[in-house]
Amino acid sequence: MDHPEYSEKYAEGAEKSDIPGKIKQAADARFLDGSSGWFVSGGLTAIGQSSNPMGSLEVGYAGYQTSYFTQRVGLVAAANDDDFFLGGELGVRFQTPTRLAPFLGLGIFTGVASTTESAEDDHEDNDSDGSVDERGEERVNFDGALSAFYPEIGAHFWWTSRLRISGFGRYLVTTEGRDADAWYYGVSFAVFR
Ligand SMILES: [Ca+2]
Ligand SMILES: [Ca+2]
Repeated sequence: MDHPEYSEKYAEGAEKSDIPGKIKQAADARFLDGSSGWFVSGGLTAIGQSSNPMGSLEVGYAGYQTSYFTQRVGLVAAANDDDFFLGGELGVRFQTPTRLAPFLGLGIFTGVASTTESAEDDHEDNDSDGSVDERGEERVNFDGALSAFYPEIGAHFWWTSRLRISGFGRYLVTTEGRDADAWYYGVSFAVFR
């Protein structure tokens, strides 16, 4: 009720006996029209054959064009012991205009990355230490510019009219070929005006 449009609309509220009305009021998130805010996300992904997932952090800005369509721009950094990626992303999401809002999205990511993978059985001394295929041997698979396109699925939950919590999965289709494609799982917190 701290949102002006929402509180005006529901100032009188639904009658106690009006169960569908109560449910509608609790579920309604059409107050989102035109609002925007900052978000921070954390996630996990494993690009390509790496057995070592990368932790990621994203900071960005998202806006509601209408109560069911958002656009987003963000900066992403991810790393583990061996690998990293760093870049920017753009995305859109279609959601239901409700407090608990499943969504489908599309996005692109572009930046720089490195990936390594296990090389214990390729009969090569990949790290030039004199022993072939020793336990833990790795090879650098990729090091340079990386872009990805992704479809996305997830859900938002509006804790209040300004605080949004989200969980999502993205399938990264990368410019490194299908071997490097990977799922990315994340959670996100956003504060809207
Ligand atoms: Ca070796
Ligand atoms: Ca090897």
